[in-house]
Amino acid sequence: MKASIPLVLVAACSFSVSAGAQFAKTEDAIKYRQSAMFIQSQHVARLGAMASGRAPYDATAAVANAEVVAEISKLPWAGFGPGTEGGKAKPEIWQEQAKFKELSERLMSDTEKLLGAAKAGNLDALKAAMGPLGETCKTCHDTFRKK
Ligand code: ASC
Repeated sequence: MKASIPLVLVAACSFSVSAGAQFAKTEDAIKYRQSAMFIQSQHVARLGAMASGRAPYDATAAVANAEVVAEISKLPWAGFGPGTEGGKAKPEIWQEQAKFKELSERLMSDTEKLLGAAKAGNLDALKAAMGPLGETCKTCHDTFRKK
């Protein structure tokens, strides 16, 4: 049955590259990406409160929050597969895929740097990393999220 192995691999690979196929329904994809964004916003907000002085700086909490943000910022993108237009997503996401991908990659890069900054264990590093992250959130939302 050696011949069946490549077929299994082809099936597995085509499933993973087709993001749409990961969700049973479009509304599941929308709920998934909005849920990931919501969790992300909660943890970014906690870090933002520390960075702005609205909450006391807690180095351990900063790392815990930044770890969540670094991981969860990888997730929403799978929820924007072909044919999943809707929710707060502007149609431009599907029309300007290169630009959307670039911003998604910028976010993941910003959140990795944020985690590094949190691990550095000082408030100034955290503040410095929050600026670009906030700018990336805002740029993408201004461009690709409905009001
Ligand atoms: C957040 C959040 C956003 C961004 C954005 C940054 O915490 O929910 O959408 O930061 O406000 O400009």
